[in-house]
Amino acid sequence: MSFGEMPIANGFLESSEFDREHFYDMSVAFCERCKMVQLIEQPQPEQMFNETYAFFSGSSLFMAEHFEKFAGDVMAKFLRDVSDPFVVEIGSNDGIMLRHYAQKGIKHLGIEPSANVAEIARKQGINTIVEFFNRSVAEDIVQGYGQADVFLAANVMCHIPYINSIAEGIKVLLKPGGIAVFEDPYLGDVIRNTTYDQIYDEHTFLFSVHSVQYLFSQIDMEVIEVEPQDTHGGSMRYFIAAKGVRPIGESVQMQLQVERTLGLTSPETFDCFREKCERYRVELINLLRAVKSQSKSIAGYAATSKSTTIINYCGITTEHLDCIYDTTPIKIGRYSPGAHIPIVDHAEFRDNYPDFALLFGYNHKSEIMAKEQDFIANGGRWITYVPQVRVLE
Ligand code: JHZ
Ligand code: SAH
Repeated sequence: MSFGEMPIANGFLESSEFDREHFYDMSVAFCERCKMVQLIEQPQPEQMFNETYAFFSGSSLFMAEHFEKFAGDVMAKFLRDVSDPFVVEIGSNDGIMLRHYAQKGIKHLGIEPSANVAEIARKQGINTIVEFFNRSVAEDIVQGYGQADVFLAANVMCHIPYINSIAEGIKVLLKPGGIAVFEDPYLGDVIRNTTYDQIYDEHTFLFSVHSVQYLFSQIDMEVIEVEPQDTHGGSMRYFIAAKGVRPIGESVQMQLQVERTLGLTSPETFDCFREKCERYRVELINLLRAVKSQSKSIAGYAATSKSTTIINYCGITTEHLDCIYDTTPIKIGRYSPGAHIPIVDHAEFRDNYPDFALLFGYNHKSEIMAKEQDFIANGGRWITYVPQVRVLE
């Protein structure tokens, strides 16, 4: 399925940069052999992840709590009986998860290629190297620091096109009894809720237990446990160990069965998904047009990466949205990728309530609703497109 020409999802730009903006054909395909859903073409990793990277993990309180619990669970489950453990996290960003290990004095290392976010972590005393992880970096880490007990990754494994090198790197890096724990947006939730906005340049893959199992089976590692998560609109946490070293929990077979029932292994499911995407696109743009035809104002809320797909695929422009309110300093004062909608400081939302607000940050709905209660009290209405296009009551 092609979503057409797309810009870099996190490429928020100045007006002077409009004529140099990079676009690529955003097409996604399903591989019947490895069961992976993946982008066909993608910008180079350095074009997306660099010293001006615009996503800061700490922008959500809900996610900060999630990562505190994630760190605590891993410590309790896998590190209690290990003396002097060593933990490595890739895509550690501003240190949102690793700081809980650093605070406990646990030996740790973050691998984070985006220098600006890595710097925030370093300033908090979190050991971080600015690199793209791959097999050869794993070998260097083993040389310099020794093998790790735990390998962690959140919302990064599915971002890396050379995924086989990553899997091999994990194997090289871990001690024989070590464990890799990672989570990413889950294909099952994307299919269930038609959240096609999870497809954008950074998301090379949409994982399922089937595709992750296939990936690691090629290097004699296996999925020993899976745990669904309610983050980012529905994610899955995978636990991976060397083959035969740890018992395989029931959750794996159970989730594989769920995936067969959902049709995640058959091409027809994706034909149906494509039709739904096309329908949702028409419904959303028609709703925005209907609102505008009544001379009502609409603003976007949260300039998420996902919104780049929604905006550019649905043909949303400055005719529909006055601006997008957001909390990230590096995005404020710039323009959204592709459609060039102005990004405005969220603090100004309450001074200029629009009639309608399009909720691009639906995965942060509870956090946003809690702090924006006055918007509704002042007669404002939320528009959502997950799991259906509608005005919230
Ligand atoms: P949020 C990013 O996706 C990119 P995004 C990446 N590819 C990925 O997979 C996930 O993160 C992990 C704003 N916001 O978290 C701040 C508000 O304005 O859905 C940010 O600009 N007000 C790595 O970008 C944006 O939302 C708020 O109250 O889709 C972050 O969006 C909150 C909570 C957020 O991630
Ligand atoms: N784990 C955090 C950050 C996710 S953003 C969270 O869940 O909130 C994805 C991060 O992965 C970015 O900071 C990006 O710079 C980093 N990244 C991208 N490719 C990488 C690679 N090959 N190795 C390590 N990190 C990578």
